[in-house]
Amino acid sequence: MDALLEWIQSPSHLKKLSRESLSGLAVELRERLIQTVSQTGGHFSSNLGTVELTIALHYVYNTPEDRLVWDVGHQTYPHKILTGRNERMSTLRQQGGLSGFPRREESVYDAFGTAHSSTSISAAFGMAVAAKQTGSQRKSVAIIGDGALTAGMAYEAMNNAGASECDLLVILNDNDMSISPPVGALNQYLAQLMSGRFYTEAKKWGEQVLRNAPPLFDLARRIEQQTQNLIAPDTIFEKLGFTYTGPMDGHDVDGLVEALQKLRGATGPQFLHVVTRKGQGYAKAEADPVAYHGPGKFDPAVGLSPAVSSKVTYTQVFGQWICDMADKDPRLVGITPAMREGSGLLEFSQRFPGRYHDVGIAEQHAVTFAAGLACEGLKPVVAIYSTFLQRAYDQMIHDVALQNLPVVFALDRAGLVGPDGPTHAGMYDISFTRCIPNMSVACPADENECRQLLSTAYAQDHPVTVRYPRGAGVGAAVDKDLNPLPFGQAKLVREGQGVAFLAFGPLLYEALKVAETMDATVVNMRWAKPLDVQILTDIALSHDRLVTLEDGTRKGGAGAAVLEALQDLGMAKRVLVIGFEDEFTEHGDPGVLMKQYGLTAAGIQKRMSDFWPDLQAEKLLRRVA
Ligand SMILES: Cc1ncc(C[n+]2csc(CCOP(=O)(O)OP(=O)(O)O)c2C)c(N)n1
Repeated sequence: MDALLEWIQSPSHLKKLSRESLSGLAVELRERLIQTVSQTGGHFSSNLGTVELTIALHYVYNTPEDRLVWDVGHQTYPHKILTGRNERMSTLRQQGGLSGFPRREESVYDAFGTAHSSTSISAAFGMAVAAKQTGSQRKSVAIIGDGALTAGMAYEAMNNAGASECDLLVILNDNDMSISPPVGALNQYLAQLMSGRFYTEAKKWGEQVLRNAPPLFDLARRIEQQTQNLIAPDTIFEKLGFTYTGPMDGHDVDGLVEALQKLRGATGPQFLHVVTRKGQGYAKAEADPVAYHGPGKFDPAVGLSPAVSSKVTYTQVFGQWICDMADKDPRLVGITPAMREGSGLLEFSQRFPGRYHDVGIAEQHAVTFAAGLACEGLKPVVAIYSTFLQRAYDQMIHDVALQNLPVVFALDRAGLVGPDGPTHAGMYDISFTRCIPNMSVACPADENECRQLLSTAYAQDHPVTVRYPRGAGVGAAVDKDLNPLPFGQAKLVREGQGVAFLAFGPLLYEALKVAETMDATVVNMRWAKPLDVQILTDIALSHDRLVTLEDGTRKGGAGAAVLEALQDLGMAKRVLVIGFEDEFTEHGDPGVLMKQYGLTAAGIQKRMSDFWPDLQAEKLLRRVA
């Protein structure tokens, strides 16, 4: 078992293998993936699909000198295994262990850090231009999936690169899947290329043209030339300046080696279209690549077991809310940039297909599309992860907020995300949304409030974001009705004295634990914007010490909003602002990380006694169990 794999500590070992043995290596690599990912959880079906391509790339290219830039990077586990990280695969996505994505600091073979999609062609092109400018002979390769190719950035890069004379290879790993089934016209186009229908149809058309042609020699010759073009018309990639090769079988490692050897020596922008199957080699993943896109741990002999958790997640709360609201209001339209399952929109997509839009990995378009819908009186709800909204910042400001359009942004995965790590962290949205005029920012503290504040947001005539974290909260019972809460109003949850906690979001419950030990006041602020200035004024007048809490960055966040408001009120005082510090968070277990970053009751107490040493002396702070 694993005879070849164990011996391969780096691609230099791989290169010593005969071409005939590469398919055997692919079998071992696939087994290794099944064995490790079933124990750690992580991206699965995409990695099974890139086994042969990864072997062929490292076999032919001189890595790390040649640059491999993987798009998204969720399919790089075979690459990690072949580049000296095989033994550490059991640490994948755990704190201190291997990242689930390429990271430059993790390995010299990880030429470019990724996790957000559709950056590979731009980055690899940058590297190709740098090689040219510095007189280096090294090669640059971007490997991008058909899902990632739905994003505008990929075309911006091809438009730029295709007009250059740089030696860049773009490999399209076409498995006819995004996370969910693929969407859009491009997908249909790629399907035509794959099936050969493109050629057949063009040929038929060519024959018709010929039949009607007058029998003049020169005209016939011209038509013959035209017909040749029609039989093998330029692909869209050729039109963009690339030399196109393919489509070819992405599981034929020998064929891939041969093609890559030719392409490595070719000059100018090259495009290789490779066809793979998501989940290849593990029947259950082949049959259901969506479920096996990013599973948790599972027994390979049995496959995924149905989720047993009785806790409702925030995502499910949102999924239920949007269905209920859509039932009530025919103007509601739901939009997702390629995250149907992750955002809890599966049921909505089935029940309201005409009002459901998966726009592909196109966050910018998703937001401006929503703006267009809102202009015409519809009520768009953009379901988007906090981290991916970063992509659509200008669209949020310029297309939505500036025109004061009533778009609801349902921001999932706000705060710490855990195993996906810093690339997916939802720490920044309070800061980057609250500075936008016309925009309101709701921070529900639990599942029920999430549903209620979504209803409040929906009832407004201006844009609102509602941010909620990954997974389940405290387990608050969720109303059946669609009861909005008052817009912009905070709620006094506990009356105490001396210290007041102003909580934005789920940290409310940690604040309550601390407050119990010291008879402090707790306010559920609910809105980072607008701030409830009335309650803030009352609290500031009646309490010596204020503590703000948020699961976002302290820089420019909700605590900073409190400081600004106090300053404006002429009530400036020393406030302890608790949130994430000005640094990128690590990947790992969210519970452990929240402790590490001090965002638990004990951590809050520690920060308080550091900030106000006399609190300790006054014995106001008793330890939270
Ligand atoms: C900007 C951005 N939006 C959404 C995602 C979430 N996401 C991760 S992988 C993926 C699908 C990628 O599809 P494809 O490129 O075809 O790769 P495959 O998973 O099929 O191997 C999506 C939507 C992301 N990583 N980045």
